[in-house]
Amino acid sequence: MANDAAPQVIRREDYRPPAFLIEQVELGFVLEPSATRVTSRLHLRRNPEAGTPDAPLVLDGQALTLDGIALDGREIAADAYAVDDESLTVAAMPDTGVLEVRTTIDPKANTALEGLYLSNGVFCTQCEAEGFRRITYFPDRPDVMTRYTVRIEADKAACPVMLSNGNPIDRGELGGGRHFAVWQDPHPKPCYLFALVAGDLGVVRDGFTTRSGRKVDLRIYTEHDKVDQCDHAMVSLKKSMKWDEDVFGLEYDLDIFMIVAVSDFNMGAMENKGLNIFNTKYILAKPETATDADYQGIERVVAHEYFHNWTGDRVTCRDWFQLTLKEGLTVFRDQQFSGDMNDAAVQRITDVRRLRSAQFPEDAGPLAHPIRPDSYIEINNFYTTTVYEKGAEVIRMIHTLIGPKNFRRGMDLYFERFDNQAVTCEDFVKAMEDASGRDLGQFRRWYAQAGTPRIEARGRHDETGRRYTLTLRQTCPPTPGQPEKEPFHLPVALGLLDPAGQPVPLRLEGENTEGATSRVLDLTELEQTFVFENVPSAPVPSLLRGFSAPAILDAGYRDAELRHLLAHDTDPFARWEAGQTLALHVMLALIADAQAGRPLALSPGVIEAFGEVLDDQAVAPAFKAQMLALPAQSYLGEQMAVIDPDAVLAVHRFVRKALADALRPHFRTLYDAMTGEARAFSVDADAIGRRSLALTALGYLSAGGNEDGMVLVLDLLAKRATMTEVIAALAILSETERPERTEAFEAFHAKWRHDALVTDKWFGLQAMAQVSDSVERTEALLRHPDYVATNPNRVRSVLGAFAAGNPTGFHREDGKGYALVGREIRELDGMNPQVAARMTQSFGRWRRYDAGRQERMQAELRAILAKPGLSRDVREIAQKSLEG
Ligand code: B3K
Ligand code: ZN
Repeated sequence: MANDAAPQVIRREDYRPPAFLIEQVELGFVLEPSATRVTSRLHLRRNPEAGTPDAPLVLDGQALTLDGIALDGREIAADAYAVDDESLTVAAMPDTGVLEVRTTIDPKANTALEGLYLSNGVFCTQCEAEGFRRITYFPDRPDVMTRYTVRIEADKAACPVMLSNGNPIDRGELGGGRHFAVWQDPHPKPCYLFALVAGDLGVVRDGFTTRSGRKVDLRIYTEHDKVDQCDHAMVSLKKSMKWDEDVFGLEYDLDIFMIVAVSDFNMGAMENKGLNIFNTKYILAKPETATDADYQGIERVVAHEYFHNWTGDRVTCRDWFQLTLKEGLTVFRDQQFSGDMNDAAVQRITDVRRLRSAQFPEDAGPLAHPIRPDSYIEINNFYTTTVYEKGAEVIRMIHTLIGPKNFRRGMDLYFERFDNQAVTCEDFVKAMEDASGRDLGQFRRWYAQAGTPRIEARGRHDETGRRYTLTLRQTCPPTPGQPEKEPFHLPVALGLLDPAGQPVPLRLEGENTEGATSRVLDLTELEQTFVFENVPSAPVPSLLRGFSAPAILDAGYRDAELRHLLAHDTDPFARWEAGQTLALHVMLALIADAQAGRPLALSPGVIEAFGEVLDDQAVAPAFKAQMLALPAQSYLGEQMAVIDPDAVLAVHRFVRKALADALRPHFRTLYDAMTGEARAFSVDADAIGRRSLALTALGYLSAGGNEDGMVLVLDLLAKRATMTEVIAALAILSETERPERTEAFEAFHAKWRHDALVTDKWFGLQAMAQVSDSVERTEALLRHPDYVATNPNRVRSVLGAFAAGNPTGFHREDGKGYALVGREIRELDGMNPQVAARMTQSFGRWRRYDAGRQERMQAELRAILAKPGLSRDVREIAQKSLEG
């Protein structure tokens, strides 16, 4: 992986079909921590469609020791094949033949956590995207699909459990304290979906009967002392299985579905066929240790991986440029599922917040790329928020444009056409087009063009003609390699509110339809005008309802119009958005005041608007909590010409305190109402909503260290509060200088130090605390005996939390925050390039800061690039960040 020479760029246009196909494969594993022997028997057949009758057989392979090769049972001579760091080539390969390749690998030394590795003594695998080549020589590309039979042999005491994909077909004893198991997967799959797990694991079992009557054995494996924490994951799995049947008619297709939770994992989870492997973070939960966000995260990720069984496993990607085909679609599916299981409006708001705080910045920076990229150096760097979350928005727009019924038809057609195949984004869009009869020609630009479009909307009311004219204009800024953009096809959902706040029936000029008060406009040109008839008085337009397109809306609203929408909009997303925009206006003006050294003051109008939301009895707690939340610091910063993290923080704190001072009794009433009655612990949407609203109120009540508020905070810590409440209380305390702060953190650590996931939270809270010495405090965390640099969750909880969640610390004027993160990245690169590359992204947005910070961030990027033997992963990010 380390390579100082110019790295090879892989291009989408260079795709060629594979020269050889594999009819079936038999894999044998003799598991030993430092020397695992792998035998692979590939039943090869030349691919007639490749048009390469004389091509040699080239198999991918990395970090493998080759022990021998045989063709059709005969060892082949050393001069009949060639091996280098990346591949094995057999020059004179016949058109068909069984190639046996024997290799040895070292799972124990594998700190990159790709291929076969050990996590707390458990053998496990991660093959997506290109990890299988670290297990054996193989055509490691998703369009080579085959059937697997896997025989695992291991020490009985160390590995009583031995799992792979598909069904168990044999097992037995061997001499010398060893045993074996054989698994067979009837479904053809690409090697990135291969999985193997072996270790001493406990299991929780349950069952699900599919609607056609198949009885599925459900199992979740984890370390023995954690089996009591798998219930929520199991419930989430069953809900997902049911939902996919109800909404998409998709049933599970094997007799057994297994999940294994491991502590060391580079990302959230992996959808290997029939054997999902998860980061413990997205499986384990019990009331004492998990927050509401943890519970919701588990429900979402379990669903996401389960949904991949159809969108990813049964129909997979032809090549890695098509990644969004499975990821964007599966994120869309998990978002819809979460919306159905919880509060749909709150779900949409949460998803949009995530998009705006992570994807919009990516799309506006040096690493911007279309959801279907044209080239990459390291594919692991393209598991981005653009491919995932913007990819999901693109699917959502298709859903909006053609409607849910046609979308379902399109899905059915997609599976009918492409089951058991490796296909492209184009194949998906075509299925949607054919099923709906809708032309998605221009819409396809969403796959090709990067950047967040901006929609400018201006309206004019003609009193005498009783007409309202809305002009929409779209632009999209240049992104790396794409200076000019063609117009997008943007679905703009809208409604009009009359001066009394009532919805106006919509009648577009030239159309006979009337009655609907919400509809979707197709914005396809650079500028388009829509005339609404029979509009007696000047309305306020409610635009981009439900966030119908991933765009930045400039509607030129005056504050009075925003307040009108805030009070009356029937679309919950647009209503929330009106409040956010209002807050944004106010806060950006205050930031300018702060920068100019003017005194800060909050206008009575804003306080009044906020007070109305606070006292509104008609909205559910979860939604109200969203309404009361101020725009995130990162989102505020993004709106500035030059991001000033200190001014943003100062204004954030000022506004919070000013609102609290003005409305304290209201916040207190709300807090008491939400915490009043004692209830049994539950994670249903209602209970979560109440906690979320209570803690939002508490954030205001304790703003600026207000004594009464702090009493409530300390009270939460003293009583047996839920983990959600404790974490919120600690977060508040972490930014104060109170003596209780040290005590509370020490007590928490003493209580939870043996629980890795809770300890991660402890580290994260401290790394994110925006205090003047946060760099020094984060340094100390890195030297803490419980800091484990080889565990990705721990690295993310300190380094990731500091770089992404502590803007004033990371961007501290003296550059020490940058230096800390840069040094750790260089250290981490030798161990785990994938995680190191993620951390490197924090430096990508240097252009958005002042000259001094720009200089220091670039210097750090250069220092990273200067490291000898730097991984391809980190090199790609650092290089593009400097150039883009
Ligand atoms: N498909 C995996 C991600 C694999 C990441 C490889 N670097 C998880 C998911 O999206 O469901
Ligand atoms: Zn996924």
